[in-house]
Amino acid sequence: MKLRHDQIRQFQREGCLPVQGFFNASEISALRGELERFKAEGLLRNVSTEGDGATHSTQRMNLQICPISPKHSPLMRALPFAPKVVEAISDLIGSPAIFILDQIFLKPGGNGAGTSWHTDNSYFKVQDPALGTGMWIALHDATVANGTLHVIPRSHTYELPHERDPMSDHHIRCYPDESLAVPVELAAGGVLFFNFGILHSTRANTTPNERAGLALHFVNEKADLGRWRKTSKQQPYISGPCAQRGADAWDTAAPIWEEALDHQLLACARS
Ligand SMILES: O=C(O)CCC(=O)C(=O)O
Repeated sequence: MKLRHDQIRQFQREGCLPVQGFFNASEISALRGELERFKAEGLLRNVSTEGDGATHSTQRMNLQICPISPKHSPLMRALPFAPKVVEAISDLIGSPAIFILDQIFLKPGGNGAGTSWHTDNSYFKVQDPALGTGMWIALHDATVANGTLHVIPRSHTYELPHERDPMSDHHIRCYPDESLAVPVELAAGGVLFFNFGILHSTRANTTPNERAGLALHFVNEKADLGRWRKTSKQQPYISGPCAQRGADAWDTAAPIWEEALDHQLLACARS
């Protein structure tokens, strides 16, 4: 799963790059197994509000777990170090690259709510948005009907002001020209990489089935992370001379990806 030169150029030009089939069926089944456990353990919470930014909605559900690592899952801890992830991220934002955050957004069938327009750099505030990338992994098929990610290509070339989103208990949002929006449909296992400056949003899930996206965020070492300043163990290097693997990467040991995957698939088969 090495990115081709034309894909890297597309990412640089458009600010975003969809890659179908980045993760195979076994990998997605293992990641979904962890999602099922998070749900069973009540680790996802509804961040949708009734329009006042505070009162949680009982009608609209945008379920989020953030952060996942390092606490909640050996498989998720191992994921940023999967060789194909390391290679793709280093190709897109350069090496050394640092993992900074992971989270899942789950939109239940019927009443799943979207996440309003924003750029990730409105949160991370790195000096050059091209130093950071999101990697949004479709854990289920992501379609227009179930509210998949929408992006505004090339929006990393300008900046819009953000304000508190009244429909969420903590998100911020902006108001771009939505006629420029492009839906990104991905089969489960597909990935969208997007520059920290890319405007994106998700929409309501109008289908009966749930849909989840797992978002990972990475920066190049050159990024000044401000309040996200790296604290070595919590925000480990995935590439370059300081790259950490396995037990060195976190206070809580992270197995290597292939081992974590085998372990998870075995656990899924037993349950
Ligand atoms: O999946 C979603 O609803 C939002 C995802 C997102 O905003 C992100 O990954 O940065």
